[in-house]
Amino acid sequence: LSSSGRLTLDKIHTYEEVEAYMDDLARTYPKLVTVVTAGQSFEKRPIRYLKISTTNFQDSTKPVVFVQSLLHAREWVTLPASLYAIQKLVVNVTESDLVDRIDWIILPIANPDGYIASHGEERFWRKNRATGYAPLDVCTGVDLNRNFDFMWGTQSSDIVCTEIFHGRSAFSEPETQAVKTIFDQYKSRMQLFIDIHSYGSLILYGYGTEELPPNALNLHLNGINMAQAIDAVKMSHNRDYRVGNSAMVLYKNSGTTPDYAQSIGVPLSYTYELPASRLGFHVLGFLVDPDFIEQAGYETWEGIRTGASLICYT
Ligand code: ING
Ligand code: ZN
Repeated sequence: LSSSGRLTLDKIHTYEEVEAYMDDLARTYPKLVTVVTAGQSFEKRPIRYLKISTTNFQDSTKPVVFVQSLLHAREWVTLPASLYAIQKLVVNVTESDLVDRIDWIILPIANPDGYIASHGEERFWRKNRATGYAPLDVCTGVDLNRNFDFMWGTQSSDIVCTEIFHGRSAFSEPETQAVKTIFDQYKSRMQLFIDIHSYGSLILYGYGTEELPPNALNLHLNGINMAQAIDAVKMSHNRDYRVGNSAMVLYKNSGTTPDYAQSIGVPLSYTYELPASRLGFHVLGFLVDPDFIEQAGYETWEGIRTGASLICYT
């Protein structure tokens, strides 16, 4: 399936395949790629990400761009978006200046337990797989995108059985703690954070409380630039991307990864909501059209590289 860093985006890869692929890349491109374990999931699986740098990542002063996907288990189409970005940064490089000038962090599977459950009996699982929250575990799982430490618990649910259950405290979950270690280590250099979700064809920024960050105008303009880059190559049946504050465009929220990133000083922090499947309503929107897998990677990369060039050249 993958050898010497090549991976065909003709299917949605499993957790095991992505793990093997990351190891393969690090072996094939030892100067450029490092695999790092950020932590462990509730069920003790490693949460691993790639560091991509043409110089020594640790000693570097280059800006960092951080891309995360699959924080929500059922949002499968976000995985090929991350994997395509990795390919364009390592294997099939066409924007070499972006590899030279930026240190990249790509976390393809932020919620491994949930992702594996979604390949089994629970195709539409969203949260992590934490137990011990409800009597007899009648309901399980914390919404990891409500468990980060910004306005935690204010625009989310304390009911375990909901899809937006925020957990017992900010960073109560091992998965969000793992992601926090990445921010702790690199926040001073991090210029752009993109959290890839589905679905809705949206580019969102904070805050989920409806309060705007001081650089909201910049967030909006750069968001529009990224959206236009995607729209220029999008599939004709998908709608144009819309850009805006997450609370205004969607609904109020708190404890999300991008709001946390914004609040600790990452200036450009976004959620991408990739397009729905053609069946696109209710949970059927999370299914993946085979002809959109590689395309999702391609068009999302157009957005990511546009965002990355904005921090490089302005
Ligand atoms: N949607 C995101 C969610 O966590 C989101 C949307 C992101 C809302 C960031 C607010 C802030 O609910 C999906 N599809 O997960
Ligand atoms: Zn999501």
